[in-house]
Amino acid sequence: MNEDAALARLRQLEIETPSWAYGNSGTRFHVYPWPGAARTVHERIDDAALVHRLTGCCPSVALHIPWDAVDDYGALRRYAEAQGVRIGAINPNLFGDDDYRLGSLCHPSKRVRALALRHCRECVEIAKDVGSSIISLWLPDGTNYSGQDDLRERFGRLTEGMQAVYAELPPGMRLLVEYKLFEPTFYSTDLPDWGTAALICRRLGPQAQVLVDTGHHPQGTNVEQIVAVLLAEGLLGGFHFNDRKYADDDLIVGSVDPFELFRIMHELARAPDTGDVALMIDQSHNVEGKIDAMIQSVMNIQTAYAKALLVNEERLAASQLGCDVLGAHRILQAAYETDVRPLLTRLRQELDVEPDPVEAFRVGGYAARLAEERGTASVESAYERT
Ligand code: LRH
Ligand code: MN
Repeated sequence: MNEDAALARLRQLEIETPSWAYGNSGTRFHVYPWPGAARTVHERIDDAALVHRLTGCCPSVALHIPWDAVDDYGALRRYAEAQGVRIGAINPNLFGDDDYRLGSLCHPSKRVRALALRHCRECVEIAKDVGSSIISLWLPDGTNYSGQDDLRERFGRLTEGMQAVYAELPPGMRLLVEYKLFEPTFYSTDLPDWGTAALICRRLGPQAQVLVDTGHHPQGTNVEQIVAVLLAEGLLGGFHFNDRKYADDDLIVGSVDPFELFRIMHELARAPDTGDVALMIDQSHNVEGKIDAMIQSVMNIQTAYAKALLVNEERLAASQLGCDVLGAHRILQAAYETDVRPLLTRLRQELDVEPDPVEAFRVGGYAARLAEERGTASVESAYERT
């Protein structure tokens, strides 16, 4: 499509940021504190609102329960709206409790499965209170050794448990089912791939769709093909965007393989009906500042989408049907090699934000002010004098 048509699609692009990426996070080795990092759900919402003000395209923030739990969710909703954002997907947490050692909805014990279901039911109530229409569910369930549990039994418990969660959904609320190859278990995962997630969603009903976390696949997986098939089947509910070099590294989206991100966004750009595909980021900023990393992530998604929208679909289809293999590939490559910075500058002018939102954050003194306000070490302490 031409630039004006691309601009119209870019104006509609909304990216949801995750509350949990604004706080200090790390690996099992260490959590390195970042000066001014958000510590409370209100500070995490403040930072998400700042990212929206600086990018113009992140009007909602996803919450994780109980990491973001409060006594009054109505008040939290009003607080978020007063900051200029709405509360998006509610993520139940079925891994942060000692009882979940051997799983949650797939656990051998009825008691633990009931505990997990109760938590999911609580999250549906929270979603109602905050005006959210999405429950985004990832199950850490699996086993570490062959023979540890009956794999077929676990699949039965999975289906039964997901049906019980699905039954809790009010009309209009969606259950996004997130799969992941492995971790925290290392022999079997009960929801390991898109196929199992699609089977479960088909079994549940129209309010259940698959969530594609871009870091949750075996090396070499063609993620854009999974996206194309799920779109074709009306089963693509949303994304957790991030990037990885090895496993579930949760790095800045587009920072390792921007061409893959472009190919994924191309499947979205050329699909007629992606209105309700939830574009969400899910990252962990272990060594870098949280807010500018999030802004850079948003810009990387905008860049990939802009390039994808500029693919000449007519010529591409003609080359594909004409069996011009290299010709077709070169049409995609040409779009990918297009410098879309001028187009994105036009977009940001229309959105009334700075042409480079990361630079705007950095020269705007936000980081120093937040470190000051939140009484942590100064931002300078994060950088070495060279
Ligand atoms: C699991 C996952 C899931 C979240 C968690 C923070 O790896 O991608 O989406 O619950 O990260
Ligand atoms: Mn995820």
